[in-house]
Amino acid sequence: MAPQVPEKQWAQVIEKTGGPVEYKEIPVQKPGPDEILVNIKYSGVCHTDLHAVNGDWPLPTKLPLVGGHEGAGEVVAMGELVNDWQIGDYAGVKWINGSCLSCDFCQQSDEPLCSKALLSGYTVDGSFQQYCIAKAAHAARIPKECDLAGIAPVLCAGITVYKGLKESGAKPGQTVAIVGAGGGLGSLAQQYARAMGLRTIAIDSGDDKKKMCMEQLGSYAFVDFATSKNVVKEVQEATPDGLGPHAVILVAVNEKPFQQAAEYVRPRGTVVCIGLPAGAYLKAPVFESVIKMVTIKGSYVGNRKDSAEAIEFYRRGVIKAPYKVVGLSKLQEVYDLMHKGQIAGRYVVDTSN
Ligand code: 8ID
Ligand code: ZN
Repeated sequence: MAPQVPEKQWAQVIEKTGGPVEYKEIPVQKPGPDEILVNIKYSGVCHTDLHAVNGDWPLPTKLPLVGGHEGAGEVVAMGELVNDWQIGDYAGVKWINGSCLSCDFCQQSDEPLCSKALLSGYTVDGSFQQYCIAKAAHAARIPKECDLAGIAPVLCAGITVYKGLKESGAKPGQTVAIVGAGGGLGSLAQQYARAMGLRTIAIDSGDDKKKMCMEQLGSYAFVDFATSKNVVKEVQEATPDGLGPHAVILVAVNEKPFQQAAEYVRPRGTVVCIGLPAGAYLKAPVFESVIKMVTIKGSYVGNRKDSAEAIEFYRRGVIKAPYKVVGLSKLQEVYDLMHKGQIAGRYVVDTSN
């Protein structure tokens, strides 16, 4: 028997760009023909959600908006065209909520590039509510043995860094610098990198983040960007032959490292840009980039296959990144800490309080 779905639910809503988020009761939506309704139990809080509140990207959000795109929960209802989900299945609401499935990009499984892609917690309501809608074709399938709080951060941060590491072309045994290593994406990046046989140098700041990166997440070196006299030199010196890391994964929310990475990456190395600091520009010296044959590229979330693979790493138990759980009602406090760069790892909100 299908579970009882209430008429009303608790949600965090932004009425206008700039915030604040308001914790209040709103109606539960009904799924359309090709959609599922997910009873969200936990949702990770990504820095993208803060960009959405602040409206600092050149892409407007819907308003009013329910943010959130790392939602993990259970399917409680579905539209009449959905025949490959069961009530009670674990489902994940990820950033790509839906796409057209027929454009040039969707045809080659590049659905994040679809011009009609629906973005959870940005152009459609997301997972900072108890009941969230997702397109059945795009919702992530979460195996029943996974715990929903732990897997929530995988649904954006995990998928994104796993894809970014694949895009970097780094091979087992090679070294990757993770810039912004102490944050949500960065902490998962070190875990995926380790599971993929890569060695990591963590770049971030502060003793808490250093301890987490070195003792819990598997990095063999830490460079503190705030106290280092010369980040470029320190990163290169942290590699065994002093020539720099084979790849750089940029997940910081600050322009400066985007203008430094090409300087310390190894000849033939790849710089993968993932973080999206507001109004930032990439910059690299033409001379060195050419004679070092450096590749600089962007990487944007992942497709359905990347998502399934990233989830499978978690299911196997090889991805363990720290997270703290607080009630959904405390979302603003999480944003305040995030704004100050004071979160080591990820916060996950529990939608029951
Ligand atoms: O698909 C994508 N490309 C994608 C997917 C998901 C998230 C992109 N993002 C973007 C977010 O929108 C955000 O801009 O990635 C960025 C990082 O998201 P996050 O990991 O959720 O943010 P966080 O937890 O706040 O961590 C950021 C870390 O960067 C460090 C901070 O100390 C923090 O630990 N950092 C900063 I700010 N400046 C730094 C610097 N100069 C730095 N680390 C190293 N060097
Ligand atoms: Zn995200």
